Amino acid sequence: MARHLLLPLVILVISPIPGAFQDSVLSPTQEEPEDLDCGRPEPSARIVGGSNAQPGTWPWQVSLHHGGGHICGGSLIAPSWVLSAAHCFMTNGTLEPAAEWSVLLGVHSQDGPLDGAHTRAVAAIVVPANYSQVELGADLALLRLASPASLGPAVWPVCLPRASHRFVHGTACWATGWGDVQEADPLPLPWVLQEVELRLLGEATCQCLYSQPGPFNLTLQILPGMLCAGYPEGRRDTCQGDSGGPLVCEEGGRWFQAGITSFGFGCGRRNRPGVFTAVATYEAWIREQVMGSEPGPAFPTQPQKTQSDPQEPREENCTIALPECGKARRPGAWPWEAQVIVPGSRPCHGALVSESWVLAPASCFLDPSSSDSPPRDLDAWRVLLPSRPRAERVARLVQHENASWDNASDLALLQLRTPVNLSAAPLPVCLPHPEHYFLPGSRCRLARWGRGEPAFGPGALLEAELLGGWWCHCLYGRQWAAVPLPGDPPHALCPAYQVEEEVGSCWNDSRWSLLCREEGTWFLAGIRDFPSGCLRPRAFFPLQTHGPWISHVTRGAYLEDQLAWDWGPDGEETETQTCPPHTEHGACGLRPEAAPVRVLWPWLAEVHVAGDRVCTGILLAPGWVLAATHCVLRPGSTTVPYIEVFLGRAGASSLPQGHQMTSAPPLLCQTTEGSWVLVGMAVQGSRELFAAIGPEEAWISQTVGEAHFLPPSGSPHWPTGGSNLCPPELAKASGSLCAVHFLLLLTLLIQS
Ligand code: 4AZ
Repeated sequence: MARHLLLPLVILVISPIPGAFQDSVLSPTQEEPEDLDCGRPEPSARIVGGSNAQPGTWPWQVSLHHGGGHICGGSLIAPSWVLSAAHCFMTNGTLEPAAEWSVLLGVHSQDGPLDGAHTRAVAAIVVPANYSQVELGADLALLRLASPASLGPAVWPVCLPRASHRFVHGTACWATGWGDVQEADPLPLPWVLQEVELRLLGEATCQCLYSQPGPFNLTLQILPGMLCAGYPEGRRDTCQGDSGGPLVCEEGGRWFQAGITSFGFGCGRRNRPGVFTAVATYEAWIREQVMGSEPGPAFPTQPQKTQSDPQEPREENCTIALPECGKARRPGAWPWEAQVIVPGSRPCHGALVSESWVLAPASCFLDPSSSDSPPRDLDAWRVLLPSRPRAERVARLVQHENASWDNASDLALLQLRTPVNLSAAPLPVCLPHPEHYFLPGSRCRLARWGRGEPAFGPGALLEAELLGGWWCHCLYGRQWAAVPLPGDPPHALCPAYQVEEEVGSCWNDSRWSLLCREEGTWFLAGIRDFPSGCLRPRAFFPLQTHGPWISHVTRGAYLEDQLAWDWGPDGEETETQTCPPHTEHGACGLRPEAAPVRVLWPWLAEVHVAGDRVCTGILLAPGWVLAATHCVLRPGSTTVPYIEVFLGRAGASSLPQGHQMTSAPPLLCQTTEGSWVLVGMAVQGSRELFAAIGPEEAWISQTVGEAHFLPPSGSPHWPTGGSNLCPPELAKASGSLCAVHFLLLLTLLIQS
């Protein structure tokens, strides 16, 4: 049950008359179901705004146990009958044996002694013959108890609606259960029954919401017999473990069960309300199953509408909910930018993730003198947020449990003493769900993170473009490592920066976060870069693996669905790929897909000689570039000219006036594993004849210990039928030429 955020609402309930129920239901001649006193719980002080139900509020709620634990909810509809969802009892299309299930009645907290609660064995489970899967409807089941429940204030049946019963759209109803409090976030101890107020949605509205692009780009057809309840903006919902439980609406002082919790896409997501089985649709089926059982369930006639009841609204136009996070008027002016001020140290940059919580690196707050010890005095801490006249005070600091030893988990959440009103600013950044796949080519920006000093001026536009996940994974991952598929959390995110080369520094002391934009909405995609020295591209730790932790702690951070699904002309990369051979610095010969043109050949170097010539160079290892001798050294000259090497920009900018590319391009071939291998360098004066690199292996590896030669099995493999990447006749030509002194190795003095 997703926690709900509404303020308390007091509902007056009419005092129950338990005796009346006993009298009426035990009378076999009883014809008027209205007289059955179903759906009237004992009155209690109900806390609507919170999530814990008060004991006795929902006396028809039962817990269905299997294998010793709670699996699904259900509702008591008669002393010997429980209504639930079919999918709770089906495994691979077969109904599980009734004997394996038990029903807990009158339970409030499922931890500790179950005072007042009692258990019943299940004699039979029936599901409609046409049930196959939740998305196709008819998701209901009836459980016949081995012996009748003991009725009392804590155990009481709910009323069922007749087929003619009309629940008004927009009515506030209640769903209850012991299910997850958020996706993959179980209800914490002491497992107190949760309640949430949900509004009934019309079928057209629900269909319209479910037709919007959403999680996994899936949409859903709402069928007759289904009913939706929730809110376009999400955030209040049922979740896993609530299935089978009731959705009840009060009419004329009685509670009628309008729905059975069935399914949904995720929990509490935008435009994805919960889907329930519409109980009224199944009146005839229920009556048929319970026939002959006395007392049976009560189907009171629908109470007359009173003047104060809302008029049946016409089916609203669908007002879809838009993201409530991640909107910035212009890049760089981030409305979620938070500065945490801790007396005695420089401000720490983080991001607002909800009304009350700021995410920042835990390393800002770890006391270096006593590792791991949490900071004591939060009283003096302040948080500066955009457009807020005063600094916010801090109530609580929650560090990620791995923060002190795992760079990828260097995270802390700070709770503000008073929630802020969200407007254009401050506004939280959107956070990705674990299965988010940021498409290669996504437009991103770098934003300040932690205590680092910016490497650029304040006006610098830290633009970046996301490189292919496969390429990024293999650059930093292990040889033969399997590449995560879209939908699996990535290990690293590699953005190509637009600005770094102009600054020419390695940014070793700077900390950055990675913001990526989808459909105009900004996500916090990654945090602090890998410690990779000057190697490029830098990789960021993906934040998406931490989505569940953040939503668990904050119970309200803005996790947002993936908004961009345009895989481009090549479509989704679906084949499992493994990483090619590796050097100690990362994979060699990998070319990013869907990457900016300028890094298509990331090993290409511009070798500027004596200010008037530009040769092609090939980066072999971090300190070494290979070039053609004839291009760099002039025949007969004994002096070494002044040489400058530019990396990571080959083809990006036009060459200086009067310069021309003197050296012809190198010959590269691709192995079946995807690595590019340098096979030859053009001989002087030719663009078609190549001198082979192979014979120079000994000389190159003696000079450059780190240069990586593929083992024989990994050497270029020509696909049968020829390849346009490396035509066999060219490969032959390169092998037949034996030019010995044509290569020159340049060792680099790195300027930063
Ligand atoms: C489930 O898995 C489930 N948000 C129940 C309800 C919803 C989603 C999943 C609706 O039992």
